[in-house]
Amino acid sequence: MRIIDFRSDTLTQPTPSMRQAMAHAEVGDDVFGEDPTVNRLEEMAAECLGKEAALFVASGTMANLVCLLTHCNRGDEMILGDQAHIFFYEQGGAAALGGIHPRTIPNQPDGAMATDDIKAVIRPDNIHFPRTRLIALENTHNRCNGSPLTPDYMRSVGELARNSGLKVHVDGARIFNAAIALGVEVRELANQADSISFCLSKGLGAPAGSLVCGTRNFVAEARRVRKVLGGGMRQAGILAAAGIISLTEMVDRLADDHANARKLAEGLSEIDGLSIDPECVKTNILFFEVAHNDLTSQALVEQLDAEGVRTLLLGPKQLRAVTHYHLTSDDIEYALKIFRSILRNS
Ligand code: TLP
Repeated sequence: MRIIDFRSDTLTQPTPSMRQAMAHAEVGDDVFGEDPTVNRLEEMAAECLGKEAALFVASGTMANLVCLLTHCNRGDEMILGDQAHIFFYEQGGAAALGGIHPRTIPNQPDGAMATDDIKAVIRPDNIHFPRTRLIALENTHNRCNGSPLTPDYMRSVGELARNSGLKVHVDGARIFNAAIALGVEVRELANQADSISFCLSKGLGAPAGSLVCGTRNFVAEARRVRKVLGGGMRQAGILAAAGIISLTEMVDRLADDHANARKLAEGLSEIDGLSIDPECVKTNILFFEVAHNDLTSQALVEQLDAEGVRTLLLGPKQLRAVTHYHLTSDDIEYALKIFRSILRNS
């Protein structure tokens, strides 16, 4: 059966050139700082994001946790959006392992937090209060339609943070999607961040791995935190080799994923019983609702699944679809046909 898998861009398989590079990677013990392929990837990542240094870690979750634990002490507070991946999908790891107190404020539909809202929750110096230490942003914002945050917005938050003595962390799991969607250099989206993480294993196609980028001092501390979390990966150059291909061969093609996501959204918006505003789709993630009295999202997911079209169930009416490099424009048309026939018969 033809399978069209929209569940996540994390499903992407390494490309043939990644497998080649992995097979031939020169490796060493990375805990000793002796893996030349990891070192090269870290240098490339730092250069690309305009930071002094970078650190290769196992996953996006580990990248965020390492950064939060490096910035904050126990009892410190971080300000983040109520839809943030860090808040929603990372087991509250910052609180569980670091004693970091999350202060959430609403994410706007475009993934931003209003700067006035941020300002309003920064704690004054008072013996009763935790100390506000950090503002965490997410770019693109997964649960907010994969929206990209603009350089202007990043600047306004950076300024507010500096004026208030706070640090800024950016969960940039899909920061390259943001840069491509906005037509800016990725470093323009990183320049306000004291730390920024990004993932190789989503739209960029590597089998595993994320990078943490920041100052040399920050990354040296982050390296200690990675070690205590069990993230010293030894001959990790096998993985880093694929990551180098991600950065050299897989960035520009993200524009195709965005075009496919838009095409899918436009097609879905024309189907009676489904609801989505294609204008909201700026990158490769789209959310849509079932607007049909006799159909739940669960039933729709199951019927799609039976036809080989896989989507992610998010709520009683909500589903998510993500485009990636295994999906072509033809796949989108094929999937739309299946959507149409299920909705017609419901
Ligand atoms: N997101 C995954 C799931 O966890 C929901 C997905 O399929 O989208 N930050 C952001 C913004 C993310 O979207 C993700 C993964 C992560 C961090 C965590 O990355 P991993 O899965 O590598 O730990």
